[in-house]
Amino acid sequence: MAEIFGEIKKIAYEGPGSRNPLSFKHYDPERVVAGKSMREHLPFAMAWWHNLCYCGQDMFGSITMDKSFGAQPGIMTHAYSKVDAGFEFMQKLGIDYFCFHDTDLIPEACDINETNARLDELSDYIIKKMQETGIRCLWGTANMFSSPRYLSGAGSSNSADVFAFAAAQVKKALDLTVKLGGRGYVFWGGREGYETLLNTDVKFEQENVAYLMKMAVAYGRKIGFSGDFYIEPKPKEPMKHQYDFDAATSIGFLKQHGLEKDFKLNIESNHATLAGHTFQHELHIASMNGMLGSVDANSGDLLLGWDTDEFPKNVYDATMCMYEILKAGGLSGGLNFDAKNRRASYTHEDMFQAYILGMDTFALGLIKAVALIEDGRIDEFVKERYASFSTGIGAKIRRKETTLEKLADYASEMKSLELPGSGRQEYLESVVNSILFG
Ligand code: XUL
Ligand code: CO
Repeated sequence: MAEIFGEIKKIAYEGPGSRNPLSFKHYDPERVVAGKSMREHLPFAMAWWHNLCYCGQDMFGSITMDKSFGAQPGIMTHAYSKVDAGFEFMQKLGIDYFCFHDTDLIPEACDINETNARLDELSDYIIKKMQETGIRCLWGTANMFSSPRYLSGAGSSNSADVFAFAAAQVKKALDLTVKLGGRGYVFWGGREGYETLLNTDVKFEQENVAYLMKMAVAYGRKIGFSGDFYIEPKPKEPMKHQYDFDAATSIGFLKQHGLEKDFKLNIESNHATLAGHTFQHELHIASMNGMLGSVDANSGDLLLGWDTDEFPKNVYDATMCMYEILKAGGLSGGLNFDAKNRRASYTHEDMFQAYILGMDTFALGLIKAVALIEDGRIDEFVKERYASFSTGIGAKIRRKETTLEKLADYASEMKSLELPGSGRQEYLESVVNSILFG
């Protein structure tokens, strides 16, 4: 078969000194770091939607990118050419996973039966490609936000028929995820949220969203899906108030509705910053609750208040991300580049360049996070900071052996109360800088 990206050869590791734009400077897949190869530490995934479907359109202008991939006009011919392009792209970059929405694979038909038949046909072809290349599916999901029927949400819709249609879409997307051997299934909130309380019953809507998830778990387990379901938190956009605002809100929701055993979180960097948190904060909250499942590796722009879905380039953020992932013992999911080229970067080469940037950024993040952990000064300081809880009254508090009365007696006998030990933030920040820059 003729190559689609014929002008681009397989991307090789050439080291930090290389000036070849089509080479990795830091991502060396077989290099072993902290006992595992970089490839194992960094289960990179290609996002079908941004890489193979997004053509550069924005609110003010039309497409700038040609993603026809040589297809003749025709619905399924283009769907097939996207599969060919995607697999060639992943092979040339050495990416082991992909993620998809149902409607990324094929355009929807007017009749759901026809849509499902298209999905069945195309997924047979994807399986063939997976067998030929060894590339796997990280996670699948259903697009329940683009179609006009979801104008008021899917699980949170005011229309029972729309709710039922959404359930049918989830069922099919789960069938596909299982067929393709996906590790996970994602619920990103889409339009599950609201614009005004003047027309919204939040409790009613959230109960319905939870019920849709419950039915998804029941069906998924019935058809042999043994992976994790994920909620992908996001605070706003498209809705003003999204129900899955951030990690803490989503965990509360999952626990409230008894979903916490089947669900983990898919943390996206750009969503974290939109919620007013750092990427590391969101990863940390998920991790300390045993719910860090997967990551949408991208980056926002702190000067812009919306989801820009840029490729990761900030080594500091990638380091703190990998720090949390390493401390959590790795990911059961992966690192999905939910990111798109800027509108003016419209060539095929730009598509490769974007992934090289993202993969090199995470490779550096991994190397630096391992160094930070091996250095030990941060861990040591945090431990020392809470040392007053290791002995005496502190130890009793930790063992939950005190009462307010006992502590009041203890306080009344204090001769003086010293300030807590210094937080030493600036010192710790300079430790991080010294690990990053020598
Ligand atoms: C939207 C977003 C989605 C999810 C999957 O902001 O991140 O692409 O990752 O639906
Ligand atoms: Co995402």
